[in-house]
Amino acid sequence: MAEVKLHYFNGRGKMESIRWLLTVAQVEFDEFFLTTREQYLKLLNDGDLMFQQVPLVEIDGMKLVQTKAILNYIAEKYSLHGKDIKDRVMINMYSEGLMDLMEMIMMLPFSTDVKGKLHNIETKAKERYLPVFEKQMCDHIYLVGGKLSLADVLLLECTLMLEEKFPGILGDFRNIKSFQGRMTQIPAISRFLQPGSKRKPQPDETYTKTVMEVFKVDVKFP
Ligand code: GSN
Repeated sequence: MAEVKLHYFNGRGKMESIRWLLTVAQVEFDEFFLTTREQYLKLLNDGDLMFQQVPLVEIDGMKLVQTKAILNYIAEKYSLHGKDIKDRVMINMYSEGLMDLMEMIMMLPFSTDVKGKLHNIETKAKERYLPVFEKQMCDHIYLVGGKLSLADVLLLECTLMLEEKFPGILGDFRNIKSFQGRMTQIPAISRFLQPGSKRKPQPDETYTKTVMEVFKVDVKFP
């Protein structure tokens, strides 16, 4: 059994970036999927969920929650968080922006007015987020410090998600497209993108229903 254990749904959600980062760091992990409310209540009763929320990651004898804290720990441990505090703050700024954008996509299955929200996401992606990365990638191989970091991993994850929703969205962002090409040649990433890997598909009805049942959510967000 692997030393790192992930507790989450059998779907992307907030855990998917953690799966990506562990993959790039070449860390093996096992997954424990929440399928029933009883399993969630057991984690609660065992005192494993500090804020009664997942993702939960068991690593180095700790039970970690809070996605960003987990990502930062893994990034630090596997040298994917820059060489100094100035690199780190830039990595964190890029990463926060990417997580804001991915969060909007993540919430779609739990929302009403999906069409309106999709339009808003596409506009924000094209006008607010992608231009930042396109500009930086004009004369850089990686986003920060000439070295692969958490921010690059999230940029790849985010842009692949965007392309699933809006095919061709990178048409005007050629530097990001080249970046994607370089990143997908990294062997661990290339394997992760193959069928049968631990990468999760886009959310379907079963995933959405399971999440809503486990957390007793009755109505979708307006
Ligand atoms: O980023 C984080 O890990 C936390 N700031 C939020 C985690 C969170 O919202 N987890 C959800 C499931 S994942 N989807 O959004 C959760 O556990 N919700 C249950 C609840 O009662 O809040």
